[in-house]
Amino acid sequence: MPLLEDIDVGSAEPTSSGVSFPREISRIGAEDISYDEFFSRFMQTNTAVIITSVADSWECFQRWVLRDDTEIDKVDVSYLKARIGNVIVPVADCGKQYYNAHEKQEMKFHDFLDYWNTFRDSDNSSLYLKDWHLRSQLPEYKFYQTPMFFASDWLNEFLLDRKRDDYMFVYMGPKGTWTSFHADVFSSYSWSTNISGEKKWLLLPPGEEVKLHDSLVFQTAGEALFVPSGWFHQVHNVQNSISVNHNWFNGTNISRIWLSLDEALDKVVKEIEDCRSMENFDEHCQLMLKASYGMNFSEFLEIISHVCTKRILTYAVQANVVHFDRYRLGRKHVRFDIESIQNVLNLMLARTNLFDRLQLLSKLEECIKSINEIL
Ligand SMILES: O=C(O)CCC(=O)C(=O)O
Ligand SMILES: [Fe+2]
Repeated sequence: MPLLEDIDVGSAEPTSSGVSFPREISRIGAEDISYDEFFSRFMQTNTAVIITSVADSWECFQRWVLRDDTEIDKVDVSYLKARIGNVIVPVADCGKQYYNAHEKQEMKFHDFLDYWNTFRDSDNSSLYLKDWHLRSQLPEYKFYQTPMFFASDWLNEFLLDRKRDDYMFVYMGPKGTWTSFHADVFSSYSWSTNISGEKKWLLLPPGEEVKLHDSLVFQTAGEALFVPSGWFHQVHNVQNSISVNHNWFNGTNISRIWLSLDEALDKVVKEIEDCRSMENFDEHCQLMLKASYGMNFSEFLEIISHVCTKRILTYAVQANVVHFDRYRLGRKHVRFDIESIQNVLNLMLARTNLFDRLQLLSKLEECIKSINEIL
């Protein structure tokens, strides 16, 4: 295991200190901002930012790309073929629409690389390798390291602990491929680090859709973009581009995650309002919520309760929580996490009757009780 790096917060408290919508997205060097400053200035205010020079030491940054004096980098296709087997990868076709996304297919990785080679100097490519779980496909291959700023990640912490599908991806898009307008799954944050090429992002804070208060930003190799919760975005690969992306949430946006889930349930209920008198109506809505939204109340509570139990144990016996094999949470951070869980649990109590009908109330109350005992 590498040397542990301690990450902690300063005087941060789990209340949203407002949201700012600067037109210009700032660029800050990874060396010029601390974990604590990123936490309070960007995550707690849900503000987008680009952090530069985050990938210099990554294997993928050093080996996947041939950098010379020309402006355009070339992907080292033979290295990639030798290092990564001919695994199956998900590929979207940007020329074909499927609902509000692009049609998806599966391909062999080496076939995609041949396609990349053929089309790399053309403007007509439409195949986009995206949402590729390379990290979980090849767990021994440490081709990148999650930047410290994004280390507090309850979503992937829970999924990795449970050995379930995670939200950690690689994207590989020839020039001209793109991702259509969307906000991310569960209203989560996302970070995207560009390894090669250039991406053009159009970003829109939530609620600003009507005012069209958008920001345009170009992201080049080595830069990580922090996309806040609920921000709509559209992304164009203006050069052949490769990126590593995570979706995640933590104590700074957990209340937003809950409120979005609660809103998604309201939509489901409205859709099948006329069946309200049927038996198991609530359970049926939860099934539909899981199918359409990807998460339901019981799963949300499971994540919260998992993180709650781990943090309380850490706090009580002064043990370690280590994220991504490297980052150790400081004591104030652990306390911040527990307090933010307490806040979201209190919000969830507005649905006490529903939690009761779904037989989830005792689990919720257990969490509250265990927090009250320790704080
Ligand atoms: O790079 C892309 O094409 C899409 C990335 C994205 O939507 C994200 O990181 O949230
Ligand atoms: Fe996204």
